[in-house]
Amino acid sequence: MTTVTASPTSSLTHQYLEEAERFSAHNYHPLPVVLDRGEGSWVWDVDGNRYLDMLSSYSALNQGHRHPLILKAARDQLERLTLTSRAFHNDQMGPFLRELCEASGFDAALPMNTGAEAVETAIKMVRKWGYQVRGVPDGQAEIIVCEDNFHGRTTTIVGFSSEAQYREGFGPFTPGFKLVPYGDVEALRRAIGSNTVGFMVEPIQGEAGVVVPPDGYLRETAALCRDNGVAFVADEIQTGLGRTGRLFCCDWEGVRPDVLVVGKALGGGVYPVSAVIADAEFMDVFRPGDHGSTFGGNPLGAAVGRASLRVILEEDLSRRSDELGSWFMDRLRAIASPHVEEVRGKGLLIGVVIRESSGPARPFCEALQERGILAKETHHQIVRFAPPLTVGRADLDAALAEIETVLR
Ligand code: IF1
Repeated sequence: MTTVTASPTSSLTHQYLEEAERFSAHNYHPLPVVLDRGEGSWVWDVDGNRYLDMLSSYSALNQGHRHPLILKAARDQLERLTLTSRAFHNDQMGPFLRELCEASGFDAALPMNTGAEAVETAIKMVRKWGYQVRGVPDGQAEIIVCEDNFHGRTTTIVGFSSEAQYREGFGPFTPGFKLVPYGDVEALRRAIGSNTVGFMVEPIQGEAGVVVPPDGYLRETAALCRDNGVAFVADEIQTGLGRTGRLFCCDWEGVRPDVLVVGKALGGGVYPVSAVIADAEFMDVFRPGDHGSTFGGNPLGAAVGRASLRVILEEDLSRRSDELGSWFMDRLRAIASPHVEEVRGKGLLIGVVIRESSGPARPFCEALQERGILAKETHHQIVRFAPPLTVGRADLDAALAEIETVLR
């Protein structure tokens, strides 16, 4: 691993940092690195330093940076047609949704752009299903979500977040949501009422710090939902599309959700593409004019989505994630570090929990940056490792040497 030569405050990097500081809203606290090129699992900064990308833009880069097949699909489509709106059809959306439904095993899909838009779409879908199919009194639908959830940043979504900072200053919030502890089946059983139309859950909580629920949690909550006529909504925006070692994280427990929400890697790191996938019972609650978006289902995004999905399937990235992830986690656990409390995750979605007594995770990420590895902390104590699923084992092996140095 080439250690970073110029310090982060080199003049070129510094100029960019200053400019961003001056003109950007301060809604993030990025590492002081300015990237200008990406290829596979690698990115370069403006000073020519190379880094192994262990974040994959929060799992939107499962196929790696600028995958040639995805770039080709984008370039070809750019030469033909990029946007039609849904006022007209285009020749990419139908094939994309067919391929997406065939890969996931559902009747139909509703294409959107960002994850939050897909989550909002799922909320509207299960509410309307609750009124029209379940007969819940109008305006009384309730959706149960988990504490420490992360489903996006819209005001409705942050309204049911348990993270004070995500809510502060953004009220008033949308009613109709109830929180239960993550991983607790009995808590869900007690929370389900006659107006409960849905339970929305991350199969592994990403932002909360790669929190893996107890074995059987997805299976038992899905059964509980089925027995009570409650829609089981899986938010697989981060865990889906191979990230945890199966095409969808729900596959680990053989759970088929009623509503499947996907995003991030569906756009192959090239274009925002998300979707809500479900059977007709749920999908058919939407009538023309009920819902939509300017860019949802656009031909460029659909062409990119087709290539992104094809790469995941044809390169069997789920298996790579499973095999490499197990090996990588074993190696991380073998590092005798006084600072590591726990290594957890599934496939190549891994969180290293730093002991409180060792201070926050951020300095570890800064030390990794100096050794040519880009990882990001989440919730102060967790270092997330989520490289592209195309990452080479040799590259991970080299990174482990640096990670071991930093963790020791
Ligand atoms: C940020 C982390 C945060 C998601 C799940 C929906 C969405 C996300 C399970 C919304 C998005 C992103 C958002 C980004 C950082 C990252 C993230 F969990 F991945 F680490 F924030 F928590 N469901 N997660 O993970 O998708 O609208 O962003 O396309 O907001 O800081 P989006």
